[in-house]
Amino acid sequence: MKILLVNTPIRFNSWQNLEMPLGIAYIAAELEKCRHQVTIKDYEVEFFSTEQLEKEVSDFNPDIIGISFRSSSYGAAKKIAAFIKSIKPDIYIVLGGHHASAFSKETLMDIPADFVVRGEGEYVMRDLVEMISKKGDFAKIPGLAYRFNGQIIDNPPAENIADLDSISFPAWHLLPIDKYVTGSILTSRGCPFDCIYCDKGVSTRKVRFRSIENIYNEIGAFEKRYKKGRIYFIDDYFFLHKERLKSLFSLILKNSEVKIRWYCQARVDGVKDIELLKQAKKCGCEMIIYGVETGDEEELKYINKKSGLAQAEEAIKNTRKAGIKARANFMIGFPVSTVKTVSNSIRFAKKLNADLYRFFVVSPLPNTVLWDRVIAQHPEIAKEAWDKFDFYSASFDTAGIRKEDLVKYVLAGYVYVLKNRVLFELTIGLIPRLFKLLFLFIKTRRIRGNLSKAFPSSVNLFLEEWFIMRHIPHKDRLTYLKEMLVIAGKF
Ligand code: B12
Repeated sequence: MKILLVNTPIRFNSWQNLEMPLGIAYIAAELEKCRHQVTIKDYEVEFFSTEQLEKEVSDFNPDIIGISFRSSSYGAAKKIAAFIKSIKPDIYIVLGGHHASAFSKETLMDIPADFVVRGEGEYVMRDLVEMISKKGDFAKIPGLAYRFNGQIIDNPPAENIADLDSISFPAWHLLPIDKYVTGSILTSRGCPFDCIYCDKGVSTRKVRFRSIENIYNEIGAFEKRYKKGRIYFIDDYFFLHKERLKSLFSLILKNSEVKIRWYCQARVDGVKDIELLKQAKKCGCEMIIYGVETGDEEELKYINKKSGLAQAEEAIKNTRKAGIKARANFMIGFPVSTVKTVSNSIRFAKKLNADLYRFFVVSPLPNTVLWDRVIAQHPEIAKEAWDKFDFYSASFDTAGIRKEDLVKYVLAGYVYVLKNRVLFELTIGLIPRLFKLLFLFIKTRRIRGNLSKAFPSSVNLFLEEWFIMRHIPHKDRLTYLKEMLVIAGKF
């Protein structure tokens, strides 16, 4: 059969995320293994228009279109499904991803699609395609939701894939590889922790690891073919299993033909071992992204993070000591947040002295404890446009801050944390940094990619402020900037 798989953005043609959609790439690989003909459109990085889509569909003439989306890209998925059904009602539409997995019935009631695949899609989609081609009985496919006699049937859940080595590497050849800044590799699925804001409906708390050889082969195959030189290990918790990492690092170091630079996410309590960090550095690690989330003890307890502020300080210190960049991610605006807790967070962020920062606005994702708590207090949120769940827009008033003001706290956070460093980079540090930029330019012939190496804090501040400002109506921007500066002055 012919299958078109589509990845959806929060906003079309906004080029917000330039990373590989591994979910549909894994599914595509399994479908190809069964000799189906598959193509992929990744609208996070490719131009979208209904005319273009209509042309793609009439050229390729798929039997089935699979659409991948998260809560924030719900609107994009709905638009595509409705458009396809308006031009080619006979094409089967299958929806998948975290949001559809959490809300299969509601999604099928609202979006004109035929099926929802809940949870991991590699095998369920393979079985569904087979069943469609045989015109068989959909009740036999665990993990599937579908329409039947005017009703929506939700089959029992499917088992997650037990042996991750048994599935094929993602179908990179179907992706617009040049558009991605890095390669993405997933070495494990799942995370054993229970942070209240994280949706684990697909990957779950039970962690499954790939074998070291399997991961190493994937890195080698990817690098040999695409020579990106840079990999993002997108595991929920890459540093979870230390012995496994040590073996992977030794394997990479032993074999000189695989040379990569990479970055990953980690918990602050997971990197006490500075020797492991040094080995990671030797093995190409450029940056570790830490989910610090908050600098307020009460908020840390509220989100059930199970790590402490001292551990965050130690992790960032050790990471930098090992020569690796540390990025600290924070979340602003939990239901319990007040001006005091947010100020604690921002002040702690500055104290951490990380290389880079991200301050996200809390989005209560479906299928999380946070969602249940927020919905109990603000039931109207369930009717909000889902694109608000993008970590940049506020959707509810917290205990002490109005939702209209939360974004100003985020903007102010960057200014407070980075002000002195930016001043330094643009005054006393200017000349050596200009030389560094010149040197990097001579080496690579690129200015844009090197600006953040020569002026990391300024670029961090500028990009984040600019990105958030893009979400604010033009007429309000000046007011936001003024109020943000007042807030930053008070931290
Ligand atoms: C890497 C990552 C990103 C990357 C890349 C995303 C991409 N291009 O795919 C970046 C940084 C860009 C990103 C952005 C965002 N992300 Co993100 N991201 C992840 C992460 C860590 C891994 C995703 C991944 O590739 N997993 C591996 C693959 C194999 O799994 P998968 O994508 O879930 O796909 C499987 C199934 O879902 C299903 N499936 C998926 N699509 C389809 C389609 C069909 C047709 C079928 C049948 C099945 C199917 O089958 C796949 C194979 O098993 C997850 C956490 C996690 N554990 O999944 C969060 C996660 C997906 N992100 C999340 C969020 C909230 C966001 C952002 C809103 C905010 C942000 N700033 O991070 C944006 C939203 C972007 C958008 N377009 O809407 C949430 C989504 C929750 C929700 N209900 O929406 C997650 C789950 C984090 C969490 N635990 O809460 N993200």
